[in-house]
Amino acid sequence: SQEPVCWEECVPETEFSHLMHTKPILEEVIYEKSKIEDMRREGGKIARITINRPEKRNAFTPKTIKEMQRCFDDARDDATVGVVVLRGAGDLAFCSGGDQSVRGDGGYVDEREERGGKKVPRLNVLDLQMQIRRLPKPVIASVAGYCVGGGHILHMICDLTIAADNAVFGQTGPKVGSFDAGYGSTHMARLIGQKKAREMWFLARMYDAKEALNMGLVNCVVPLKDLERETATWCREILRNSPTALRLTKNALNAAEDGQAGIQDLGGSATMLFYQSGEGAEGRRAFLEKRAPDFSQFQRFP
Ligand code: S0N
Repeated sequence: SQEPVCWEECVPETEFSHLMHTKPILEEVIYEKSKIEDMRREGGKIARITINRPEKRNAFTPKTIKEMQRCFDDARDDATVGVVVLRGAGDLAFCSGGDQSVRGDGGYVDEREERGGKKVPRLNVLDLQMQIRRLPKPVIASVAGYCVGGGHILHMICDLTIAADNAVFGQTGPKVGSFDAGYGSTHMARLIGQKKAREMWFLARMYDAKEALNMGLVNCVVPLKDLERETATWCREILRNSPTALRLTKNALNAAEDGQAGIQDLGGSATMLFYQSGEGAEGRRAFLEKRAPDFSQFQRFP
């Protein structure tokens, strides 16, 4: 349907919410869920996470990443959510990577966090990348404006990317003294090929949306004014499809790249399904009833 999405702003609980006297807040991220009237008709909700630092072209700090992690956790755990959208506030940037002003001599530091009186740098964006990668629901990057550095890696980690025609993609690392030797390099090479990945990193050039589409970096390019509507259309199409089929397909596509960690996710989904079967239940029941299990009633498929 072309109906605009109605959004409801949410703040995920934290582990310690029950001990706090004030409600948990989000300061660098906006978290919303679509309002739906009929779960059966609409298939589920869209969760939308917006990096909200437009004055810094949505550069992320350790705090931004922590807030995003809380939102992605909530989107994973909320059974009514079927798809997640990641985007940046405003039209000028999806995300410009790590905030260079909180990068100390040892890396990115969280102003509030100290260990033994010292600020400790931590690469927590890598934890976020893994979280998006392992989230068993499709995650769509909706990209307007600059999508560079660590921000470019975030869009590559998302399952799909819808780009506005003003989007600009690039890795700046070799210019500003950083690099990503994880997914940022290896997954990129799977997406666009070894030669192009080396070009993107070694030259640190910027690519417009059309070039990104030709390279296989994004799924489609739409006029900026249509970005939100097109993203909603893709979400709604996904929401109509089988959540389990989507989950296992994401697991399988990841497993082909992620080795044992990917197989663990695929295996976890298989176990989840097996627990829901009569055959799985028979093993549990037999143990609780202190009898031998009878698996003879279950078919051995060819
Ligand atoms: C995005 C660019 C091209 C936009 O240019 P434009 O439109 O001309 O705007 P500006 O005037 O340049 O910017 C507007 C204001 O925003 C500030 N700003 C922009 N980007 C950043 C940023 N990344 N950090 C801090 N501030 C930023 C500008 O300073 C300006 O502020 P005012 O108005 O006060 O002057 C252009 O802005 C640009 O090139 N930005 C920098 C892009 C960049 O180099 N990003 C960092 C790349 N490195 C990473 O992302 C590290 C990745 C990472 O975290 C990581 C990855 C893997 C493994 C580990 C790690 C890790 O280190 O944790």
